[in-house]
Amino acid sequence: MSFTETLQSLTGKLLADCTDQELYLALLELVRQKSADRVQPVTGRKLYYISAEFLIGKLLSNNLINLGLYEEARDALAAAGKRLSDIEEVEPEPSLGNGGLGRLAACFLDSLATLNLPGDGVGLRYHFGLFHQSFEDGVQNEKPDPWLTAHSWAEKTDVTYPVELAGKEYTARLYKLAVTGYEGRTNTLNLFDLDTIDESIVHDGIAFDKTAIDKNLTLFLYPDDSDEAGRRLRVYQQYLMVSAGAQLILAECAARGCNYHDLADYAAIQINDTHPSMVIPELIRLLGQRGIEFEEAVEIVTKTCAYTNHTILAEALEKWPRAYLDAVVPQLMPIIEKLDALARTRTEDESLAIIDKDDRVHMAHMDIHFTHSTNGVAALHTEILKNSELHGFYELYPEKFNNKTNGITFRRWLLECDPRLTATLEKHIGSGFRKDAAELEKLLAFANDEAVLDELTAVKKANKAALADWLLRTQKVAVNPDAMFDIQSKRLHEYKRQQLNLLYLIHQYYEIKAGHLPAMPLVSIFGAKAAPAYTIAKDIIHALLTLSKVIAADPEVSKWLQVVFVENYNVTAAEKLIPACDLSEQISLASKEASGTGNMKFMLNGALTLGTMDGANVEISQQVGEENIYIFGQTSDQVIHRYAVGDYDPAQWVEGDANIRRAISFLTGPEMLAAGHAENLTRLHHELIHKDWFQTLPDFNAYVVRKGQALSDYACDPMGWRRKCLVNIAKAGMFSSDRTIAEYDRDIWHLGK
Ligand code: GL4
Repeated sequence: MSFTETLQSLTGKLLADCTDQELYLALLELVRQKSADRVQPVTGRKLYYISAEFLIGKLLSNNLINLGLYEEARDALAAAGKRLSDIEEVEPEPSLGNGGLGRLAACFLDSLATLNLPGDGVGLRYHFGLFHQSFEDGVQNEKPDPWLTAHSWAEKTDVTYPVELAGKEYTARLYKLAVTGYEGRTNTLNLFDLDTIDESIVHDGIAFDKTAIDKNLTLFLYPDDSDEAGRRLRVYQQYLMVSAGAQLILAECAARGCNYHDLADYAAIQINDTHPSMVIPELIRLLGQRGIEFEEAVEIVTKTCAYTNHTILAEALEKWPRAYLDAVVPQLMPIIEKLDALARTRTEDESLAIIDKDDRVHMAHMDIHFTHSTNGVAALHTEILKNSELHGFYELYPEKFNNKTNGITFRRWLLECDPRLTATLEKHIGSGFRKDAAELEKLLAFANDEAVLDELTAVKKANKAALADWLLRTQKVAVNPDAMFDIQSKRLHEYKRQQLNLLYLIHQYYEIKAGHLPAMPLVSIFGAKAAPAYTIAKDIIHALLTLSKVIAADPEVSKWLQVVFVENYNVTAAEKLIPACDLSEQISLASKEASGTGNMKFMLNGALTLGTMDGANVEISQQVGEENIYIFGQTSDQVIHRYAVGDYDPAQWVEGDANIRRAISFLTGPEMLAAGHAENLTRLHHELIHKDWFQTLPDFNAYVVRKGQALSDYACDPMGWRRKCLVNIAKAGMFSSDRTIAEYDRDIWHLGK
């Protein structure tokens, strides 16, 4: 049967007579059948990657690519006058993640299946994801982001597990989502939910009764934790995930012949940051129910589990008050106490204890003591863990520490999002890079080939035009496609320093007004969600939106400068922005961005990085060489030293530097106050002068200079710029998540063995 016939048999109509919705459902069904054919039996160790987030993005095109059906589908639809891109719009994006950590989990699932490794995900089926962002009156508004339509990729099963929360039994139901690799096997993303969730309790944006667990438990990812009920709710969610997950793992292993004593021969469990840490005491508890003594259970769990640290920010290193755990998971507290006592026999250092003197339970500490591996996610991050943040643990368990630099799947972040670049690459270096990313290096042979450089420029130009169309259609803004496209898209957080970019833009506003014109026009594009309770992050969004209005209203400045803030930044938006970017903003305060993965996506798509020596930027810079990246700012050592000395006073920098003073004052000057809200602007102004916790001001001048350099290179040395882009693409191979997963498997998981 031809592809057209197969689809027609599913829709029962001629393709030309189908609506996009009907075609979407038919393709979904077809992909399901083909994915099911690629399920393979499991032997030996199987991975369970437990994570609070899986930011999987839309799945239709990705699955068609991985199944080798994309071209056929596109052509069959085109012959019937349909466009795959229109059909894709019917698909809602599952917003089951917040940022890099969740997107990494999705890339990892893709690479596991592509490398034919047995590895499943375990997480929660949030009904409304994180939230849907819109801007009203220059302010972020949050609404539910529903994705669970009648037909969804996640299929309901009749598998359920009992989970006890605060002494009451609930029933966790398993949903399965097929994950098919590129020319690889099909694995599963297991998502748990309760049947009793009541979506109708959500009102006024994303508010709901936080105490009605049976109705609210899986409504949202990261429910507001600014009050105690919200924090407890997060503990409830985490326990639902790990208890149901642990029961699933034990059941699957038992079905394959495991007698529980040999669990580590059947399962490898990766604890993705601290949200799933309770899986350790939960497994010990469940093994106890199956007749295994505490000491042996601890050994089994330690051999089975490994932990990844994704951040050194204190706010994300969870420490739960013991009272919460006593209330929510009383069955775990005696086990956690025994683990604390056992850990104390290994060290006298109080700072390494699980339960501290204030009765807080340090989840990361439990992870490091009772798993066999602790890894950071980029070389610099792992060094910081070993030398400062987790130094005491490193001294106690040096053999447990290792680095696994993050990666991204090239299927989504090159083949799917940048078909033009993919085609151009294939023309010159063949298609081997689809499976072996290192083959991108073949491109280096063309570094001085003007015809190839011209082709790459044409690809970028077409992608910029496509982005301009998309911005006009979805955001109602017109941009100049001949300007340099400068993009900062990532979660909104002070450590990522969108506020540094903001100060630069204000600086440029003044410079242009003073007749100091830049080398070329700049379109500065932002995409970011702020956590709903993170006031300053929302103030930064407001300041950028307000500045955007001020500039747009000024004909003198708007010829040279435009600020665009994309609403509801998500994977779908990222797929539009990244291929069209010229300059990638990776300007976190050195030491604070554990790795970053957006930096890798932009590089792969031929953007140059303007960044600090932070996270994986350091490795990007080693790969491409310092002449092919724009690095600026303090080093992580300098930053860590400044924190240690504790004498940083932003007010002195404001006083001592006229440019900084001018830029900050503008925030509460007449132009901004006329276009925005005094409350938000004044608060941000105050924060920058009196706190500036992430040391924006010491890096300001270096940033201005480096960005000016990038603009003038782009304008004055187009050939040189293109060559740099080519080198970035060619050197991106090391950032494939296939490489990362192969390393995890080699050093930690040993899957299938
Ligand atoms: C993060 C880091 O902030 C980010 O640098 C990293 O790339 C990502 C994946 O390892 O993990 N940690 C947390 S928490 N959220 C992230 O995105």
